[in-house]
Amino acid sequence: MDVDGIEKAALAAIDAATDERSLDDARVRFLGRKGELTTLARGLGRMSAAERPAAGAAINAAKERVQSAVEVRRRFLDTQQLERELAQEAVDVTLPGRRRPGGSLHPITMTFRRIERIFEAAGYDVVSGPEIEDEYHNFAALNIPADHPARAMHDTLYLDNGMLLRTHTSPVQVRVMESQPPPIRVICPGRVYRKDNVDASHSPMFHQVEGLVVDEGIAFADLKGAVVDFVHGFFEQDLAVRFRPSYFPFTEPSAEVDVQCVHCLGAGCRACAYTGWTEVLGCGMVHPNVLSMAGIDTERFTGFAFGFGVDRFATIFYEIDDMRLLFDNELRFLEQFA
Ligand code: 2U9
Repeated sequence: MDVDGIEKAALAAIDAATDERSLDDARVRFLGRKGELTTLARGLGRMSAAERPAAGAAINAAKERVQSAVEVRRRFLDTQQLERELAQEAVDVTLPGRRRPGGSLHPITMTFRRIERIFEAAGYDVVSGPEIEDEYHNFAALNIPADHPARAMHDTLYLDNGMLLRTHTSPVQVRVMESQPPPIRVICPGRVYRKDNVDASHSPMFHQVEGLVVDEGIAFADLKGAVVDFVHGFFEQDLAVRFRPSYFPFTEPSAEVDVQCVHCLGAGCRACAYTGWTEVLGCGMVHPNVLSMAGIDTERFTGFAFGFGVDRFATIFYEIDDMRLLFDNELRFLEQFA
Protein backbone atom coordinates (compact mmCIF):
# COMPACT_ATOMS: atom_id res chain seq x y z
CA MET A 1 0.00 0.00 0.00
CA ASP A 2 1.38 3.42 -1.05
CA VAL A 3 -0.53 6.03 0.94
CA ASP A 4 2.16 8.63 0.41
CA GLY A 5 2.25 8.05 -3.34
CA ILE A 6 -1.55 8.32 -3.63
CA GLU A 7 -1.59 11.44 -1.45
CA LYS A 8 1.10 13.07 -3.61
CA ALA A 9 -0.86 12.21 -6.77
CA ALA A 10 -4.05 13.58 -5.17
CA LEU A 11 -2.42 16.86 -4.10
CA ALA A 12 -0.90 17.23 -7.56
CA ALA A 13 -4.31 16.65 -9.23
CA ILE A 14 -5.94 19.15 -6.88
CA ASP A 15 -3.26 21.72 -7.60
CA ALA A 16 -3.69 21.17 -11.32
CA ALA A 17 -7.47 21.70 -11.18
CA THR A 18 -8.29 25.00 -12.88
CA ASP A 19 -12.03 25.07 -12.31
CA GLU A 20 -14.85 23.75 -10.13
CA ARG A 21 -15.36 20.80 -12.42
CA SER A 22 -11.81 19.49 -12.70
CA LEU A 23 -11.46 19.98 -8.93
CA ASP A 24 -14.52 17.82 -8.33
CA ASP A 25 -13.18 15.18 -10.72
CA ALA A 26 -9.99 15.06 -8.64
CA ARG A 27 -11.97 14.83 -5.39
CA VAL A 28 -14.06 11.93 -6.73
CA ARG A 29 -10.95 10.19 -8.06
CA PHE A 30 -9.36 10.06 -4.60
CA LEU A 31 -12.10 10.55 -2.01
CA GLY A 32 -15.21 9.36 -3.87
CA ARG A 33 -17.05 6.12 -3.07
CA LYS A 34 -14.70 4.24 -5.40
CA GLY A 35 -11.82 6.68 -4.98
CA GLU A 36 -8.27 5.60 -4.51
CA LEU A 37 -8.02 6.49 -0.81
CA THR A 38 -11.48 5.08 -0.09
CA THR A 39 -10.52 1.82 -1.74
CA LEU A 40 -7.31 1.76 0.30
CA ALA A 41 -9.31 2.19 3.51
CA ARG A 42 -11.61 -0.60 2.50
CA GLY A 43 -8.54 -2.88 2.24
CA LEU A 44 -7.84 -2.42 5.96
CA GLY A 45 -10.12 -5.38 6.68
CA ARG A 46 -7.71 -7.72 4.99
CA MET A 47 -4.80 -6.61 7.15
CA SER A 48 -3.59 -8.20 10.30
CA ALA A 49 -4.74 -6.75 13.60
CA ALA A 50 -1.17 -5.64 14.24
CA GLU A 51 -0.81 -3.62 10.99
CA ARG A 52 -4.32 -2.21 10.90
CA PRO A 53 -4.18 0.70 13.45
CA ALA A 54 -1.08 2.34 11.99
CA ALA A 55 -2.24 1.85 8.40
CA GLY A 56 -5.74 3.13 9.28
CA ALA A 57 -4.31 6.21 10.97
CA ALA A 58 -2.07 6.93 7.99
CA ILE A 59 -4.96 6.60 5.51
CA ASN A 60 -7.26 8.82 7.59
CA ALA A 61 -4.60 11.46 7.99
CA ALA A 62 -3.97 11.40 4.23
CA LYS A 63 -7.73 11.64 3.54
CA GLU A 64 -8.00 14.66 5.83
CA ARG A 65 -5.09 16.42 4.20
CA VAL A 66 -6.49 15.72 0.73
CA GLN A 67 -9.96 16.90 1.84
CA SER A 68 -8.58 20.13 3.23
CA ALA A 69 -6.47 20.62 0.08
CA VAL A 70 -9.73 20.33 -1.93
CA GLU A 71 -11.34 22.97 0.25
CA VAL A 72 -8.38 25.33 0.03
CA ARG A 73 -8.28 24.91 -3.75
CA ARG A 74 -12.05 25.46 -4.01
CA ARG A 75 -11.83 28.72 -2.08
CA PHE A 76 -8.95 29.79 -4.28
CA LEU A 77 -10.86 28.96 -7.47
CA ASP A 78 -14.00 30.72 -6.14
CA THR A 79 -12.01 33.84 -5.38
CA GLN A 80 -10.38 33.71 -8.81
CA GLN A 81 -13.79 33.33 -10.45
CA LEU A 82 -15.21 36.26 -8.44
CA GLU A 83 -12.26 38.44 -9.42
CA ARG A 84 -12.75 37.53 -13.07
CA GLU A 85 -16.43 38.46 -12.86
CA LEU A 86 -15.71 41.71 -11.04
CA ALA A 87 -13.15 42.65 -13.66
CA GLN A 88 -15.67 41.88 -16.41
CA GLU A 89 -18.49 43.80 -14.78
CA ALA A 90 -16.39 46.77 -13.79
CA VAL A 91 -18.33 50.03 -14.09
CA ASP A 92 -16.62 53.06 -15.51
CA VAL A 93 -17.89 55.67 -13.08
CA THR A 94 -16.33 58.40 -15.19
CA LEU A 95 -18.75 57.74 -18.10
CA PRO A 96 -21.30 60.53 -18.50
CA GLY A 97 -24.91 59.51 -17.56
CA ARG A 98 -27.60 58.96 -20.16
CA ARG A 99 -29.80 62.03 -20.36
CA ARG A 100 -33.53 61.56 -19.83
CA PRO A 101 -35.77 63.98 -21.66
CA GLY A 102 -36.71 66.63 -19.06
CA GLY A 103 -40.35 67.26 -18.21
CA SER A 104 -41.77 70.73 -17.81
CA LEU A 105 -44.77 72.42 -16.24
CA HIS A 106 -48.00 72.66 -18.21
CA PRO A 107 -48.86 76.22 -19.25
CA ILE A 108 -52.03 75.96 -17.13
CA THR A 109 -49.95 75.02 -14.08
CA MET A 110 -47.58 77.92 -14.73
CA THR A 111 -50.55 80.26 -15.07
CA PHE A 112 -52.07 79.00 -11.78
CA ARG A 113 -48.73 79.63 -10.08
CA ARG A 114 -48.39 83.17 -11.47
CA ILE A 115 -51.93 83.96 -10.27
CA GLU A 116 -51.40 82.42 -6.82
CA ARG A 117 -48.09 84.24 -6.36
CA ILE A 118 -49.71 87.62 -7.10
CA PHE A 119 -52.64 87.07 -4.70
CA GLU A 120 -50.44 85.58 -1.97
CA ALA A 121 -48.30 88.72 -2.11
CA ALA A 122 -51.50 90.73 -1.58
CA GLY A 123 -52.35 88.72 1.56
CA TYR A 124 -54.81 86.14 0.20
CA ASP A 125 -54.89 82.52 1.33
CA VAL A 126 -55.12 79.83 -1.37
CA VAL A 127 -57.91 77.34 -0.58
CA SER A 128 -59.21 74.28 -2.41
CA GLY A 129 -62.30 72.10 -2.03
CA PRO A 130 -64.15 69.12 -3.52
CA GLU A 131 -64.86 68.83 -7.25
CA ILE A 132 -67.92 66.69 -6.48
CA GLU A 133 -70.42 68.96 -4.77
CA ASP A 134 -74.00 69.04 -3.53
CA GLU A 135 -76.72 71.28 -4.97
CA TYR A 136 -76.73 73.42 -1.86
CA HIS A 137 -73.09 74.53 -2.02
CA ASN A 138 -72.94 74.80 -5.82
CA PHE A 139 -76.29 76.58 -6.28
CA ALA A 140 -78.69 77.35 -3.40
CA ALA A 141 -76.06 78.90 -1.12
CA LEU A 142 -75.11 81.21 -4.02
CA ASN A 143 -78.60 82.59 -4.39
CA ILE A 144 -79.18 80.53 -7.54
CA PRO A 145 -82.83 79.38 -7.23
CA ALA A 146 -84.03 75.95 -8.43
CA ASP A 147 -85.53 77.40 -11.63
CA HIS A 148 -82.43 79.41 -12.61
CA PRO A 149 -81.17 78.59 -16.16
CA ALA A 150 -77.65 77.85 -14.83
CA ARG A 151 -79.13 74.85 -13.04
CA ALA A 152 -80.57 73.31 -16.20
CA MET A 153 -79.39 69.84 -17.13
CA HIS A 154 -77.54 71.11 -20.20
CA ASP A 155 -75.13 73.10 -18.08
CA THR A 156 -74.50 70.89 -15.10
CA LEU A 157 -73.06 67.38 -15.03
CA TYR A 158 -75.04 65.39 -12.43
CA LEU A 159 -73.95 62.14 -10.84
CA ASP A 160 -76.33 59.20 -10.23
CA ASN A 161 -76.38 59.85 -6.48
CA GLY A 162 -77.77 63.40 -6.80
CA MET A 163 -74.36 65.04 -6.39
CA LEU A 164 -72.85 67.09 -9.21
CA LEU A 165 -69.53 68.20 -10.66
CA ARG A 166 -69.05 71.78 -9.47
CA THR A 167 -69.75 74.30 -12.23
CA HIS A 168 -67.58 76.95 -10.55
CA THR A 169 -65.24 77.10 -7.54
CA SER A 170 -67.74 79.30 -5.63
CA PRO A 171 -68.81 76.38 -3.34
CA VAL A 172 -65.28 76.46 -1.91
CA GLN A 173 -65.82 80.07 -0.82
CA VAL A 174 -69.20 79.12 0.66
CA ARG A 175 -67.42 76.44 2.71
CA VAL A 176 -64.79 78.98 3.83
CA MET A 177 -67.53 81.37 5.04
CA GLU A 178 -69.29 78.50 6.84
CA SER A 179 -66.11 77.43 8.61
CA GLN A 180 -64.42 80.68 9.62
CA PRO A 181 -65.51 84.17 10.68
CA PRO A 182 -64.43 87.31 8.76
CA PRO A 183 -62.00 88.77 7.92
CA ILE A 184 -61.83 86.46 4.90
CA ARG A 185 -59.39 86.97 2.06
CA VAL A 186 -59.07 83.87 -0.12
CA ILE A 187 -58.65 82.69 -3.69
CA CYS A 188 -59.93 79.29 -4.79
CA PRO A 189 -58.20 77.78 -7.82
CA GLY A 190 -59.39 74.53 -9.39
CA ARG A 191 -61.10 72.50 -12.06
CA VAL A 192 -64.73 73.10 -12.91
CA TYR A 193 -67.12 71.20 -15.17
CA ARG A 194 -69.93 72.15 -17.53
CA LYS A 195 -71.88 70.18 -20.07
CA ASP A 196 -70.26 72.03 -22.98
CA ASN A 197 -69.07 70.80 -26.35
CA VAL A 198 -65.41 71.23 -27.23
CA ASP A 199 -64.42 74.06 -29.56
CA ALA A 200 -61.61 76.63 -29.76
CA SER A 201 -62.90 78.42 -26.64
CA HIS A 202 -64.95 75.76 -24.76
CA SER A 203 -64.21 72.57 -22.88
CA PRO A 204 -66.39 70.48 -20.51
CA MET A 205 -63.58 70.80 -17.95
CA PHE A 206 -61.80 74.07 -17.47
CA HIS A 207 -59.95 75.96 -14.76
CA GLN A 208 -61.05 78.85 -12.59
CA VAL A 209 -59.74 81.08 -9.92
CA GLU A 210 -62.32 82.82 -7.78
CA GLY A 211 -61.64 85.26 -5.00
CA LEU A 212 -63.59 86.33 -1.93
CA VAL A 213 -62.93 89.14 0.53
CA VAL A 214 -65.29 89.69 3.47
CA ASP A 215 -64.61 92.23 6.20
CA GLU A 216 -66.03 95.35 7.82
CA GLY A 217 -66.25 98.30 5.43
CA ILE A 218 -65.45 96.49 2.18
CA ALA A 219 -66.67 98.62 -0.74
CA PHE A 220 -66.82 98.42 -4.52
CA ALA A 221 -63.70 100.65 -4.62
CA ASP A 222 -61.78 97.83 -2.87
CA LEU A 223 -62.96 95.41 -5.52
CA LYS A 224 -61.84 97.72 -8.32
CA GLY A 225 -58.43 98.19 -6.73
CA ALA A 226 -57.97 94.43 -6.22
CA VAL A 227 -58.95 93.59 -9.80
CA VAL A 228 -56.86 96.34 -11.43
CA ASP A 229 -53.79 95.46 -9.32
CA PHE A 230 -54.15 91.80 -10.24
CA VAL A 231 -54.52 92.47 -13.98
CA HIS A 232 -51.49 94.79 -13.98
CA GLY A 233 -49.47 92.24 -12.00
CA PHE A 234 -50.44 89.36 -14.24
CA PHE A 235 -49.77 91.03 -17.59
CA GLU A 236 -46.80 93.01 -16.22
CA GLN A 237 -48.11 96.10 -18.03
CA ASP A 238 -50.40 98.91 -16.89
CA LEU A 239 -53.17 97.95 -19.33
CA ALA A 240 -56.42 99.92 -19.31
CA VAL A 241 -59.20 98.14 -17.38
CA ARG A 242 -62.94 98.87 -17.65
CA PHE A 243 -65.90 97.69 -15.58
CA ARG A 244 -69.25 97.11 -17.34
CA PRO A 245 -72.44 96.59 -15.33
CA SER A 246 -73.59 92.98 -15.43
CA TYR A 247 -75.70 90.47 -13.54
CA PHE A 248 -74.84 87.43 -11.41
CA PRO A 249 -77.24 85.93 -8.85
CA PHE A 250 -74.50 85.83 -6.19
CA THR A 251 -73.27 89.44 -6.48
CA GLU A 252 -75.04 92.81 -6.42
CA PRO A 253 -73.99 95.07 -7.99
CA SER A 254 -72.09 92.96 -10.54
CA ALA A 255 -69.62 93.84 -13.27
CA GLU A 256 -67.73 92.31 -16.12
CA VAL A 257 -64.17 93.45 -16.61
CA ASP A 258 -62.47 94.14 -19.93
CA VAL A 259 -58.75 94.64 -20.37
CA GLN A 260 -57.05 96.60 -23.14
CA CYS A 261 -56.09 94.06 -25.82
CA VAL A 262 -52.50 92.91 -25.20
CA HIS A 263 -51.92 92.39 -28.94
CA CYS A 264 -52.95 95.75 -30.39
CA LEU A 265 -53.03 97.75 -27.11
CA GLY A 266 -56.48 99.03 -28.07
CA ALA A 267 -56.01 99.82 -31.76
CA GLY A 268 -58.20 96.88 -32.80
CA CYS A 269 -57.05 93.54 -34.20
CA ARG A 270 -58.31 90.06 -35.05
CA ALA A 271 -57.63 88.78 -31.49
CA CYS A 272 -60.03 91.36 -29.95
CA ALA A 273 -62.52 91.32 -32.84
CA TYR A 274 -61.45 94.92 -33.57
CA THR A 275 -62.90 96.19 -30.28
CA GLY A 276 -59.54 96.96 -28.61
CA TRP A 277 -60.78 95.11 -25.47
CA THR A 278 -60.70 91.56 -24.11
CA GLU A 279 -63.20 90.36 -21.53
CA VAL A 280 -61.34 88.57 -18.75
CA LEU A 281 -63.27 88.51 -15.50
CA GLY A 282 -66.58 88.81 -13.65
CA CYS A 283 -67.04 90.31 -10.19
CA GLY A 284 -69.29 92.14 -7.77
CA MET A 285 -70.26 92.83 -4.18
CA VAL A 286 -71.33 89.58 -2.49
CA HIS A 287 -75.14 89.42 -2.38
CA PRO A 288 -76.42 89.85 1.19
CA ASN A 289 -78.49 86.65 0.80
CA VAL A 290 -75.24 84.73 0.16
CA LEU A 291 -73.58 86.22 3.25
CA SER A 292 -76.53 85.58 5.55
CA MET A 293 -77.06 81.98 4.33
CA ALA A 294 -73.43 81.32 5.34
CA GLY A 295 -74.12 82.81 8.78
CA ILE A 296 -72.38 86.16 8.28
CA ASP A 297 -73.90 89.29 9.88
CA THR A 298 -74.76 91.56 6.94
CA GLU A 299 -75.21 94.56 9.25
CA ARG A 300 -71.56 94.37 10.13
CA PHE A 301 -69.82 92.79 7.10
CA THR A 302 -69.72 93.30 3.35
CA GLY A 303 -67.62 91.57 0.74
CA PHE A 304 -66.56 91.38 -2.86
CA ALA A 305 -65.95 88.39 -5.10
CA PHE A 306 -64.53 87.80 -8.54
CA GLY A 307 -64.09 84.89 -10.88
CA PHE A 308 -62.17 84.19 -14.05
CA GLY A 309 -61.14 81.40 -16.38
CA VAL A 310 -57.48 80.41 -16.04
CA ASP A 311 -57.47 78.85 -19.51
CA ARG A 312 -58.45 82.23 -20.91
CA PHE A 313 -55.62 84.00 -19.05
CA ALA A 314 -53.19 81.31 -20.23
CA THR A 315 -54.24 81.63 -23.89
CA ILE A 316 -53.94 85.42 -23.77
CA PHE A 317 -50.62 85.39 -21.90
CA TYR A 318 -48.95 82.71 -24.03
CA GLU A 319 -50.71 83.80 -27.26
CA ILE A 320 -52.35 80.40 -27.82
CA ASP A 321 -55.13 80.68 -30.40
CA ASP A 322 -57.04 77.47 -29.61
CA MET A 323 -57.92 76.24 -26.10
CA ARG A 324 -57.95 72.61 -27.31
CA LEU A 325 -54.15 72.77 -27.50
CA LEU A 326 -54.13 73.02 -23.70
CA PHE A 327 -55.90 69.66 -23.34
CA ASP A 328 -54.39 67.57 -26.18
CA ASN A 329 -51.08 66.93 -24.37
CA GLU A 330 -49.26 67.03 -27.68
CA LEU A 331 -45.56 67.13 -26.69
CA ARG A 332 -44.52 69.29 -29.63
CA PHE A 333 -46.91 71.92 -28.28
CA LEU A 334 -46.03 71.53 -24.60
CA GLU A 335 -42.25 71.58 -25.20
CA GLN A 336 -42.54 75.20 -26.33
CA PHE A 337 -43.20 76.20 -22.72
CA ALA A 338 -40.32 74.22 -21.15
C1 2U9 B 1 -69.29 83.50 -3.28
C2 2U9 B 1 -69.86 84.71 -3.61
C3 2U9 B 1 -69.65 85.26 -4.84
C4 2U9 B 1 -67.71 84.70 -7.83
C5 2U9 B 1 -67.88 85.40 -9.14
C6 2U9 B 1 -67.93 85.72 -11.32
C7 2U9 B 1 -68.44 86.91 -10.87
C8 2U9 B 1 -67.75 85.40 -12.74
C9 2U9 B 1 -67.06 83.74 -14.32
C10 2U9 B 1 -65.94 84.36 -15.03
C11 2U9 B 1 -65.62 83.50 -16.26
C12 2U9 B 1 -66.80 82.28 -14.30
O1 2U9 B 1 -64.80 81.23 -15.56
S1 2U9 B 1 -65.97 81.91 -15.79
O2 2U9 B 1 -66.93 81.34 -16.66
N1 2U9 B 1 -67.22 84.20 -13.00
O3 2U9 B 1 -68.09 86.15 -13.60
N2 2U9 B 1 -67.62 84.87 -10.33
S2 2U9 B 1 -68.48 86.92 -9.22
O4 2U9 B 1 -68.66 85.17 -6.97
C13 2U9 B 1 -68.85 84.59 -5.76
C14 2U9 B 1 -68.30 83.41 -5.44
C15 2U9 B 1 -68.51 82.87 -4.19
C16 2U9 B 1 -69.53 82.88 -1.96
